[in-house]
Amino acid sequence: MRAAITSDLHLGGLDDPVQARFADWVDGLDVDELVLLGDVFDAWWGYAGVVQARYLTALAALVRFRRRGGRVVHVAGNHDFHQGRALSEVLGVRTVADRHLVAVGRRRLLCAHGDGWGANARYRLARAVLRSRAFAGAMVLLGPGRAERFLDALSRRSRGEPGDVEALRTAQVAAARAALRRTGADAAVAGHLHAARLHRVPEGAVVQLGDWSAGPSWVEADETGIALWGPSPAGPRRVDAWTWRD
Ligand SMILES: [Mn+2]
Repeated sequence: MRAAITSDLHLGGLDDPVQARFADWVDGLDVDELVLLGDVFDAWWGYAGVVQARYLTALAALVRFRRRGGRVVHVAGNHDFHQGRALSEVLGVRTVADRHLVAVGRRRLLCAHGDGWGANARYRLARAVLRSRAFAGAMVLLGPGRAERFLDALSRRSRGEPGDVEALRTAQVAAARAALRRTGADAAVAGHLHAARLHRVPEGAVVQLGDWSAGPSWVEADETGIALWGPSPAGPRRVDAWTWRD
């Protein structure tokens, strides 16, 4: 069993070069399970029976991956948390709201988008409002066309608040370590920060995924360990690796 985990592509329209890059990357993947760990789509809202046309290139690549026998899991991010049933029922993507455990042999990887790990009270409140039934009801009234413009505006606003990356990094790692102690998983993987790093911690390993602004960024896991891949001018390179410990 081999798995690839990626996040934070923040895909835009069909002319977004990252979308073609993602499709090529998926077509070249040789793994059993692909975990999309949130913020794959910059502004996604899953209406019943509807997928957004502007993500066709990426969605078609996922369909091809499934046809080759691969499993796709989408874990909600803060830009694509309302996944909707079309993603699961039509495209066959397993959708997970919060966290997903990847089983690789006898090892367990705890995967979450990571915006809930180490978040402050203000962020937690905003997150709860956006994920409420009332907000979902308002989105139904808005309808897909107007919702897309509204979500784009919301997404632009959230990009205007960068915050202190190193403070967020520390808080996220601390929360991931607590989650590892609670669950007994061997490693944790999170996105959201857009700043890749592999941390060796007493509980095992915590990996923070990068974004795709400079090229593909992902984690690969198998029975020997996990490897963090990132972009370089000459193409993807292995940034760091971790071997499972007993
Ligand atoms: Mn995010």
